[in-house]
Amino acid sequence: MNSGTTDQQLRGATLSESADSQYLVVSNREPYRHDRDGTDITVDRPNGGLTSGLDGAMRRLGGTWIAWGDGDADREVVDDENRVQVPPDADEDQYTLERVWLSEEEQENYYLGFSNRVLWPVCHSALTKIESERQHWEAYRDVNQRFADTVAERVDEESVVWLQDYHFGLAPSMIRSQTEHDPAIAHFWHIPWPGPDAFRACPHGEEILRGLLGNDLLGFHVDRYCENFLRCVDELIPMATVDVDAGIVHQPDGRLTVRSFPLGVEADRIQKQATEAASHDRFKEFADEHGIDADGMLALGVDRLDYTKGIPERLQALERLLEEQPNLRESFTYVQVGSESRSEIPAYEQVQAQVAEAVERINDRFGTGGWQPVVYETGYVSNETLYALYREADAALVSPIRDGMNLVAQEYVAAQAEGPGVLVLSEQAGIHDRIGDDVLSVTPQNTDEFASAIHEALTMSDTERERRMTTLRREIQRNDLESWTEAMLDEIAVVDASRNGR
Ligand code: GDG
Repeated sequence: MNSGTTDQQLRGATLSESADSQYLVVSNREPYRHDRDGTDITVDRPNGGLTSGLDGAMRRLGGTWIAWGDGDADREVVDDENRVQVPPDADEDQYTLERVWLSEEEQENYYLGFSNRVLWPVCHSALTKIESERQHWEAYRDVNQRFADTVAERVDEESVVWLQDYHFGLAPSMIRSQTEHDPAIAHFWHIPWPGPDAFRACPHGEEILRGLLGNDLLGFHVDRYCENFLRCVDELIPMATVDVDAGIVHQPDGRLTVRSFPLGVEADRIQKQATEAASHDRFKEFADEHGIDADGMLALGVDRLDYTKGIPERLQALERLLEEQPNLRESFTYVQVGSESRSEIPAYEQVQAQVAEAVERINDRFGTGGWQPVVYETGYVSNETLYALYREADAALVSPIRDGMNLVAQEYVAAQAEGPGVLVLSEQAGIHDRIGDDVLSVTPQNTDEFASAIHEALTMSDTERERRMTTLRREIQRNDLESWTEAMLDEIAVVDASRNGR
């Protein structure tokens, strides 16, 4: 796979030259949301994850972040060009947030439609979940065009456009054809990319590929997805010449570099918060509220309730474990934090019902007067409580059927301190490519193997836990969110410089 040009001088020169230039980040979700609370307007700020990482970078670099304005007071605070300075406190470094408005019909068809009923299942190779409707595609095209028009109005020769994710598969080429300026365009695709066999099932797949070929740089989490993307282009776009080993697509009017940038988490911040003295109190509060024996063994799962996350498979493995290991009864609890997601889509509604039924079945089957084997929390859990749960859990169960990267596995590692836990991880998570040697690997659908792995995690010696976690922690700290942002910005600068020099 292409390792990119690493000429440090070139990077340094280009980055400093571009320090004043205009960065334009484009994402579906906005970093700051204004909402009405009686007569007041509240501001929802990024509180962790990718958005706060990118927010930090934008505060440093300056520029404009273009996103869908979905807060109910968003329109009240923007100027006549839909722009507002963020963060709201003028003493902090600020940048511009430019909002794009979507009608309810557009949200339905572009977001819940083509993005999440076509591209999401295709990219996760969940081909039986694809539901394609003409109005979904039309709205996806129109919304991509609207974002492209907004970007085109802001760009000049110096601009660096950085798009996020699968909501904008068409926008790169649209931006290119919309402006006579020649901005650098980079894109990070946060979910997997399937091989050509699966991708052929994608309605309008060729148009999506042509859209993405408008980029100068396209990033995925791991090399496998880069290779899959390049093979799709090779098979489906005859005009393009693909060099899979170099990670380059040559086209008559330009060149696309495809590279992996494994996304990390804010490891230091998570570690600090998880190990603060108050963290244990947070855990105690959660345990008391849910009737958990704080001294018993604890395993944890944290997921959006999505059919790709393998939650029913995990519950099946836990049920098998409780059948085979009666000694765990009354001394072990599994906590599932499951935030509702995209429930308007039938496939999501189904998995949510399936999870609720399995939890009830397991608790009916094994629970006693004073003990429930599964605690199911569907409400939003604060970062403080989440990190406290990570810190206390003897094992984390992360078992996606397919997952671009998976941040939960990394957050769990980041939150460990003395007496660490064990990570049980599906081979299908992108992060497995990086840390597979020090986790207990599972195929989520292999119930017996999965149940044995959970048992092994709960009974592993302290020395072995410590040994594995030391290596994992080092890896997660070394490749954190900041290093991901820097690596992408550096590579954008390199690609931009080589473009200008050609
Ligand atoms: C996509 C890709 C890729 C969840 N519930 C609560 C909560 N969370 C936070 C977790 C974690 C995040 O949500 C979920 O991240 P994942 O990586 O697991 O998954 P996706 O949402 O599917 O994200 C994925 C990611 O993009 C980034 O590129 O890794 O592969 O599918 O940060 O902590 N946080 C809090 N309370 C909750 O109840 N505080």
